[in-house]
Amino acid sequence: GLSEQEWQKVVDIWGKVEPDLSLHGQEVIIRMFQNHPETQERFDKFKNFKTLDEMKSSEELKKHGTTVLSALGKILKQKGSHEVELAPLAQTHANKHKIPVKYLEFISEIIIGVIAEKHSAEFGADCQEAMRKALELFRNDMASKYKELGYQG
Ligand code: HNN
Repeated sequence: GLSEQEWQKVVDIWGKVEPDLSLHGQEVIIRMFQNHPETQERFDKFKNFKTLDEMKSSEELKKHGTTVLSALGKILKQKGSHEVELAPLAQTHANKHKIPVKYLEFISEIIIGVIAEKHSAEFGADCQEAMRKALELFRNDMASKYKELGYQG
């Protein structure tokens, strides 16, 4: 697990992300689609986007980015006691969307990259390490839930 100091770093940096959640979310989703095109295929509403311009000008994509980061923020703020927040997401992402743990890994790295770019001064090595651990914990707990639900992920 993470120490109290590590959780504090995670929660503090999230406080820098939140005022511009939709911008961060848009950037994360676009970068995920560009670096891992197979993830784009999972969305009926986005799979036909071909150009970066199309992605950037989509209000729907921006809205989805906000949805994803706001769900993640709620989880991070629980500092590991995220059972209540995680369970329904694991359920839909296993049974309905069928999102492999690999994709959760992709987005974790992208989130770290986007924060590093936008908040380099506040996101030093120790803070990055704390965020990486928090996202790992999130993924591990998603993976356990997936297994309970019979999805190998
Ligand atoms: O649970 C739900 O289905 C509610 C919508 C939702 C939420 C709150 C989704 C979601 C959808 C449904 C979109 C819709 O109905 O408009 C889909 C198709 N996700 C996906 C697909 C892939 C996906 Mn995710 N999500 N999500 C959330 C919330 C959080 C969330 N999702 C994630 C990844 C990496 C992928 C793979 C492309 C993802 C993450 C990491 C998070 C943060 C906890």
